[in-house]
Amino acid sequence: MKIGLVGFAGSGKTTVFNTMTGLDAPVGYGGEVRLGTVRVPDERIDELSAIFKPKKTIYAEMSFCDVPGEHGSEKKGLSSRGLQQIREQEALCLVLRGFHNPAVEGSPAPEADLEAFHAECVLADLGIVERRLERARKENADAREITAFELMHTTLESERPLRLLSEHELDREMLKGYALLTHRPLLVALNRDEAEAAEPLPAPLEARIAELGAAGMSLSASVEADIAALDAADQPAFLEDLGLKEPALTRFIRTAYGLLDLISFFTVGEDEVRAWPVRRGSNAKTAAGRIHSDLERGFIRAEVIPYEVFMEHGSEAAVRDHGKLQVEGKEYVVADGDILHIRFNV
Ligand SMILES: Nc1nc2c(ncn2[C@@H]2O[C@H](COP(=O)(O)OP(=O)(O)OP(=O)(O)O)[C@@H](O)[C@H]2O)c(=O)[nH]1
Ligand SMILES: [Mg+2]
Repeated sequence: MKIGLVGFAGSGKTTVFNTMTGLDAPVGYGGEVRLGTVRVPDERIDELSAIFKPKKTIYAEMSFCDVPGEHGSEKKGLSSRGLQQIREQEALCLVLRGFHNPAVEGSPAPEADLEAFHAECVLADLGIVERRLERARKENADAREITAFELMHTTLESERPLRLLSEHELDREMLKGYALLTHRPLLVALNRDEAEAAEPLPAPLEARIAELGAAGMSLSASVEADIAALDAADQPAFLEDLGLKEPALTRFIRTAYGLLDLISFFTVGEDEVRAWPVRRGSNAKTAAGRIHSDLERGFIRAEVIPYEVFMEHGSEAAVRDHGKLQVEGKEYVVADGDILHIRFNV
């Protein structure tokens, strides 16, 4: 499950990538696609860890891929190689340049860059959809498939991304095997000047992002890099000076996690407090399998304590005494923040 950092040359992708992963990829001149692992910050894990004082505390992780922009071309566009690299990503974080920096060529034009990126993706999808539609008609394919591709065609022709179509309008099964881009979840991050780090997105940009069915946020990559370089003890005062409640990167990572439709359930104990990622909608048996295949195979039941309930009572014993322990079967749909204890027998 990969999230791609995408965008035009010099928008700040590698700066964001390095700050999140602690890696040291060269900034300023494209380079190769890079993959890095990012820990998903979670205050609930911090709290649980403070209570259990476990030997190990493990956060959920996700992979980010730094996809370099294209250099040396006159117009802002994507080559077929660039498109291919973007297609390999499950969800996209588009980093828009909003900062002024004499070291970077040109001046910031985030609105125009968003339109250019969107237009490229629509064009790439139209090519795929048109080719399939033509063949499907020739081969007298299933009428449902033709209808679906016709709907995608009209949507793209009116420059609307496919992610705007509801499950009801478009059967997602039809899209499997086609590397469509405008269907992928999209987070647009405006990388702005240091002085504007804590300001909300400009209203027109925010409106346009919503129209595209995407999520939006602003950050300053250089400020984030500065925050990350500080000792933990010095961070709160620095953040307060900037008018930030938490590093923007924390929200960025959490939003990206949500884009992949991931939620976390927790396991707790003296040995380990741990967050486990699962797809939203997963049942208890699948969740058990994330921990160990034996737990899925020999699943008997799941004892569930929602995080808030646990914090309200302070311990597993108190939750049990108040009759708040949920005992659930394998079909139980796991909720974000559930503390699970799997009973199994193999
Ligand atoms: N002032 C300022 N400079 C920034 C900011 N973010 C990135 N830069 C600078 O802009 C230049 C490009 O940043 P990169 O992170 O390499 O950009 P990129 O998107 O990875 O670029 P490509 O990989 O070439 O597409 C570097 O010199 C960065 O130091 C920012 O928030 N403020
Ligand atoms: Mg880069």
